[in-house]
Amino acid sequence: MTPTYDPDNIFAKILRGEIPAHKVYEDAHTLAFMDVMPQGEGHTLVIPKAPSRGLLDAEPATLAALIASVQWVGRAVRKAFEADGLTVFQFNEPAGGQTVFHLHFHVIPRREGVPLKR
Ligand code: D5M
Repeated sequence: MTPTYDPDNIFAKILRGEIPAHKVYEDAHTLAFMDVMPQGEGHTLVIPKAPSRGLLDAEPATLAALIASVQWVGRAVRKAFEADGLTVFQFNEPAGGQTVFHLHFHVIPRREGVPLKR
């Protein structure tokens, strides 16, 4: 069984303004900020404001707003970093690679021939 949402996770604290983040985009339903452990230049995280632990417990309306913001941020970072492409990924639960338990998409602008770190 999937554990429930923990409101003390670090992204919830960013949403409440309790810890700082380098914010790059915000609207009524989503927030985007720079990843503190970037796997590439311009590595950005996009999160919903709704309290979703991962992809599987999120409401459809949350996902609709989130993927629209992922597209918006993807276009912006691709342009800002003069990238040739874009990598988007998302993890669920420890077995799936998730370490912060508030739904988020990784958005990384990519240059031809430049591998991701890690
Ligand atoms: O990875 C979670 C990602 O969140 C990982 O790339 C580091 C990043 N992270 C962790 N704490 C912060 C803060 N405070 N600001 C910005 N980025 C952060 P995942 O494996 O997808 O759960």
